[in-house]
Amino acid sequence: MDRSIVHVDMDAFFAAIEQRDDPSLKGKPVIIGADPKGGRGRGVVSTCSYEARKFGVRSAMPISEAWRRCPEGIYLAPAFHKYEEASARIREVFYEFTPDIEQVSIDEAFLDITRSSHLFGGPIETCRRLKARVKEATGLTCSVGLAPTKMAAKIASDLKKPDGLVVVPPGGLVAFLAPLDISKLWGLGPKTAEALRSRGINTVGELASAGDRELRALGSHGADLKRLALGEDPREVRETYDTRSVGNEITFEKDTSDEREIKESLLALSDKVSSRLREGGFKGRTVTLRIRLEGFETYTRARTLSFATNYADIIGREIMTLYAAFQRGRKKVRLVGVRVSGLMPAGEKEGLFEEEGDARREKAHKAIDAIREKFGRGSIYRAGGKKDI
Ligand code: TTP
Ligand code: MG
Repeated sequence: MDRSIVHVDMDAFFAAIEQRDDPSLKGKPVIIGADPKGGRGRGVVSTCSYEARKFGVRSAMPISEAWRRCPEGIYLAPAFHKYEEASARIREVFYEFTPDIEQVSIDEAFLDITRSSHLFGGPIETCRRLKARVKEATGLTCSVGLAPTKMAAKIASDLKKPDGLVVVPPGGLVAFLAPLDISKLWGLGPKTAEALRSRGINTVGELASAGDRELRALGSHGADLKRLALGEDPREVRETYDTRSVGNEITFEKDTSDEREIKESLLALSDKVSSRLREGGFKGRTVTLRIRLEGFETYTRARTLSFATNYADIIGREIMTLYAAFQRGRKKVRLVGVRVSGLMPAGEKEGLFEEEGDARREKAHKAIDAIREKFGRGSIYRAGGKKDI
């Protein structure tokens, strides 16, 4: 039976929320990210409204560059609690349509509606209703792709942004994929792409009609790739917390090699991530350190624990271990970040792997949570933490 897979991606997510909450921002170039400081700011753009995109502003662009392209833009710092709240609300709407949901990021998810769409008048009508419900519940628009495979649904949702709905019917899948560049195929790395291009295979359609000899040259993957190009992609929508994560980073005012400043920032970030995880009711197993050196070289180092945690001291300890092992030579540090992924609900017991002293830790964290709730997030930092994040 053909599957009906939906990919939903919110439009200009952070910026759209700011425009919703302050109608005077509607129709204006709104840029969310680091403080531009009149063009001397050092962070990056998180996202921007479609009005700002006309100026060439994009996610992850240095904020100074955004300022150059769009000095008349309205620059706002991100307000993550609002975005997380909207994300949770959207997830609730998804559950009105199917239990088979894979959240990919804060504003993006796959839904398998194969078994449920008959309740809502069929797959296309389900997508229309889903868009209307998201709008009704959050005041935000999203773009939706409907296709028999995840990959095609994801590509489709991106084609008519914003507020789009693109349908790839089962019989149209191969034709939909054919003109796409081979780099769009999931799981096809740059080396394989290079090998294909050198044989004159540039589009998915060309790969789909490649002969056995060309495929053999690709080794054991050849046959799999051809199947993928023909639209055979059995990957399922899997409920997972794995790809969700909570992270924060800071860009230093000036590139620094001050060990104390770097370590204090890492501890403060660990603290903040711990606090956001607890607010969201999550804990996670993978702790990731991100470092950007002068000149923009960026590195990540991760450790996966045998247990999930949201405790600031454990996250901080892992981050310090990762940092100690990182060799930055003489280069100065521009940015550091802390992220926890592989999330699961905080209440879930993992039995054997819980660390000793958890009861004590839980008590201490609860006390900190309570004070923060009363006095706001900036009220407490652990010893060694840094205030101005
Ligand atoms: P995206 O879905 O990539 O972007 P978007 O929703 O802002 O715009 P689009 O209409 O093109 O989907 O990312 C979702 C949110 O994640 C985005 O609003 C802000 C955040 N984000 C960052 O903070 N940094 C980044 O580099 C990117 C790509 C996104
Ligand atoms: Mg989006």
